[in-house]
Amino acid sequence: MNFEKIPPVEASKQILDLAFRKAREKGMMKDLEGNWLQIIRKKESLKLDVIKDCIVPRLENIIRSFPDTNSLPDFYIKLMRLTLDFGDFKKSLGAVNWAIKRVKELQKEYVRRIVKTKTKTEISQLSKEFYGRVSSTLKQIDPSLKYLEESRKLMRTYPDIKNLFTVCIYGFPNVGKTTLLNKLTNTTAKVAAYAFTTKSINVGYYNNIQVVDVPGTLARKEKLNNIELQADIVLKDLADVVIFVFDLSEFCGYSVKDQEKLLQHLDRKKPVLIYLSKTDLPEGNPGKSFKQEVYSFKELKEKISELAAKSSE
Ligand SMILES: Nc1nc2c(ncn2[C@@H]2O[C@H](COP(=O)(O)OP(=O)(O)O)[C@@H](O)[C@H]2O)c(=O)[nH]1
Ligand SMILES: [Mg+2]
Repeated sequence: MNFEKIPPVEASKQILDLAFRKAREKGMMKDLEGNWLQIIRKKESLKLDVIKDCIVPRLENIIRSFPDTNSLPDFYIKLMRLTLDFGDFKKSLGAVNWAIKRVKELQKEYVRRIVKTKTKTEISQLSKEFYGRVSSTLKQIDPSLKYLEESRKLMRTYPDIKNLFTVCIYGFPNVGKTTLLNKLTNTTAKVAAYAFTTKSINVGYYNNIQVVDVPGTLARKEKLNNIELQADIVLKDLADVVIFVFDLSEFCGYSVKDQEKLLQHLDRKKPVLIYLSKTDLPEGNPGKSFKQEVYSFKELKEKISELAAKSSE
């Protein structure tokens, strides 16, 4: 699921301004036939059509562009529940649906009433009333439109995850996770030149294996930012195997001690493979002090293939 393609959600004022402008343009139309009353009636009815035809597809497009939560994989529902107010999100879509229905009803009602008018004053009164009611309908859903726009911005950062055997590359920022992801999957996700630049969760693929690069933190759950919350779900719910990237050189800015702490926090119900990065740096040499079992790049690849094969049996 690619969340980057959801288009921006306009505010109600923008939608209304456009609709009313288009209606005014329609009002300039000259080549209508009939007596003056018929012409004014026709013109006003056409303006109401224009307003409806401008607003309704725009609102329908909002509904269509957001993923249907009924068919969204569990992983994303969890992400949404964690990173935004899922109830408000659904209510907001409901409000947009309500407005679509309302605008359609109003247009029908007022066109019907305009047909029965006898005077120009009556017509302009009715159309004024229509404009007012459409405006207030849209204004009523403005908080919902704003919330959907906020949700969209947040959902843009969701990783594009597939339902495949998944390897999660985990470790502190700047330890070399993305470098390893790129090496494993032959992709070119952005490698940070300095710490704390992990803005999103990187995903790569090889041999039908999904590799997700996820920043770790020792911060308490209440303190986690949006990306860290997502990272947590990838790690706990999505990953079939975890590669823990350990930077013994401490060039990443995290001590060996802190990295050991992060490693201890990992749930060992799924396999955790330790990989040492930056072993080319003098301080990066594992030496004798590091007592955990580690995997070379070649061994990592073999172990992952073995686990992936097992899981597809
Ligand atoms: N010398 C050396 N530098 C590395 C190695 N792996 C990563 N780096 C550097 O460490 C920094 C952070 O790497 P990156 O992959 O972005 O780390 P991430 O934040 O964990 O994804 C970058 O400047 C990399 O070039 C390595 O094996 N050796
Ligand atoms: Mg990175």
